[in-house]
Amino acid sequence: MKPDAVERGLVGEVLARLEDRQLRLVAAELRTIDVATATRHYAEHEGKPFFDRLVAFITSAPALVVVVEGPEDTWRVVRTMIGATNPADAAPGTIRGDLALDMAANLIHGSDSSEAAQREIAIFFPDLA
Ligand code: FUP
Repeated sequence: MKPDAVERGLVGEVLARLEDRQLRLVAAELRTIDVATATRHYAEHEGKPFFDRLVAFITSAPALVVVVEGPEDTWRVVRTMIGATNPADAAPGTIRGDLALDMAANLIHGSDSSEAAQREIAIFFPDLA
């Protein structure tokens, strides 16, 4: 959950949605992400026009970094729950579609494949990987 989720006091609601869906919390830490970690995490976006703003935002204040576990394809379940990247396009009922309005401050990141999930868990919780 990105800094806007923490600042707006929405981590409880977002976590409740994930838990209500029967995803199990495996790890969680409130952490101010440093620039090197953010750059590694968002490596696929390096060089894009929004990259510097994205890193500045994600490192601006604490985020709640979370790993959840489910029976299979948990990354896909979570992505569906999150909704479209641009909250203006996110369907009602999704986290972004219900709670966000801004493209940068879109509340939450979710891994977009099982490989990405493995890579990202290794970045944030190396002991779990
Ligand atoms: P998502 O996987 O939905 O979080 O979206 P992406 O990985 O494509 O993008 C990561 C973040 O970069 C988004 F959450 C918001 C930001 N972004 C922009 O600010 N502008 C863009 O055009 C695309 C992404």
